[in-house]
Amino acid sequence: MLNLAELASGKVRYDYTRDEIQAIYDLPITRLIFLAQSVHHKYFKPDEIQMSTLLSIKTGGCKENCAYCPQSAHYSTGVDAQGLLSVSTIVEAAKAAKANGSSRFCMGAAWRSPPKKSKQFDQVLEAVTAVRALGLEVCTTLGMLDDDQALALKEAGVHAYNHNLDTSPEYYKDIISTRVYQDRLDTLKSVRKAGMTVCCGGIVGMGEEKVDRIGLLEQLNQLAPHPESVPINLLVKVEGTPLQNEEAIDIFEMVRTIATACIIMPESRIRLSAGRTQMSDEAQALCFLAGASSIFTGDKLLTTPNPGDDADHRLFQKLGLKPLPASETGTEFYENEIVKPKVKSSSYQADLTYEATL
Ligand code: SAM
Ligand code: DTB
Ligand code: SF4
Repeated sequence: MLNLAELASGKVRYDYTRDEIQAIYDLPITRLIFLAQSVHHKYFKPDEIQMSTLLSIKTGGCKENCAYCPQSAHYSTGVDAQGLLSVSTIVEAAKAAKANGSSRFCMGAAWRSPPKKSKQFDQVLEAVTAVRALGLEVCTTLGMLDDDQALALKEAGVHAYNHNLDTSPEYYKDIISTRVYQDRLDTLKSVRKAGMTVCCGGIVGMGEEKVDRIGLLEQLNQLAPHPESVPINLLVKVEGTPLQNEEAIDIFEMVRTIATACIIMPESRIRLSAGRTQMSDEAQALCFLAGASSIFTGDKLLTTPNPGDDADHRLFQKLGLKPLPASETGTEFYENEIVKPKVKSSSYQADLTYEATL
C-alpha cells in the first residue's frame, strides 16, 4: 500500500522499486496531481517557471543513430549540417536570450562526443566563459564526456550538463544501437565528479510501453544525488527518422510521467521540454500542475519548432505564472559548489498567504 502522507512529505529517497513507482504513476489523476503539488510546494515557489534558451552550436551530421533525432547522419531529415558557430555568434544569441528573460542558456552540439583536445573543444570552452560572463547560467549538451573533458567544461564555467537516459534500459536498444546505456551512465558519473550539476531525463511517446516510462523513472531515481534538472520531452516526430509515423501518445501519459518524476525526485526541477507545439494550453497547464517548473523559450529548440515568446507570454498571462527571476536561479552560489534549489523544504514553508488584489 502506498503511504501518501509519507510521499507528500517530500523525503528524498533513491530506492523506489518499479512497483512503487508504477503505483504512484497509476494513482487516480486527482490524487496524483495533489501529491505532486504537495511535494513541489515544499521545494519551489509554485508560480515561478524557469526559462531556458537553447542554441544549436553545431548542427546535424551526428554519427549516432538515435531513432528520434533529426540530427543523426543515419537519416535524411532535411536538417542542414552546420559546423561549430563562432564565439561571437554564440555570445550575440546569449545576449538576446538574456534580454528575453532567460536565466539559463543551453548550448547543444550534435556530437557523439566532443572531439578530444581539439580546436573545436577549445572554442566551446571559450564560448562558455564568454556566456557565463554575461551573468547567465550556462548549460551544455555535447554528447559523451570523459573525466578530463567534464573538468575542462566545469572550469570554463558550465553549471549544468544535459545528458539524457531517454528511456528504460530494456527499450534503449530499440532506439539507439551505436552506444549502450552504460555509456550514458558513465558520462553522468564524469559530470558529477567534475562538479557540474546534472540535467538528465528522457522522451515520452517513442512507442515505448508504460513499463519503459517506469523503468526510466527508476533509473533517474537511482542517480544519487538526483539530477538537479529532469527534462521530460514529448517526441517531436521528424520526417525521415524511424519514428516519423509513431502513433501519438495520450497526453496523460506525459502528465503522469512528470508528476511521478516530481514525487520521486522532490528536489529536482522538472522541465517540460520538447513537444510543446503539439500540446494545447490546457495540456501544458496540466503539466505545470503535475510539477513541471521549467520550459525552453524561443521559437526553436535545437532544430525543431517551439511555441515562441509571444505564445508563452500569453500562456503565462492566462495561467498567472511568471518567469523565475535570473537573480533567484542561485547562479551566484553555484560558482564552486553544487547546491540544492535555493528554496529548500527546511526553509520554505508552503506559502499560504498570497497578495491578491481585493
Ligand atoms: N548529442 C547530444 C546528446 O545526444 O546528448 C546532445 C543533443 S541531443 C539533441 C539532446 C536530447 O534531445 C536527446 O538526448 C533527446 O532526449 C532530445 N531529443 C532529440 N531529438 C528529439 C525529438 N525529436 N523529440 C524529443 N526529444 C528529442
Ligand atoms: C532535452 O532534454 N531537450 C532539449 C535539450 N535537452 C537539449 C533538446 C530537444 C531537441 C528536440 C529536437 C530538436 O529540436 O532538434
Ligand atoms: Fe547525435 Fe545527440 Fe541526435 Fe543522438 S540525440 S543523433 S547523439 S545529436
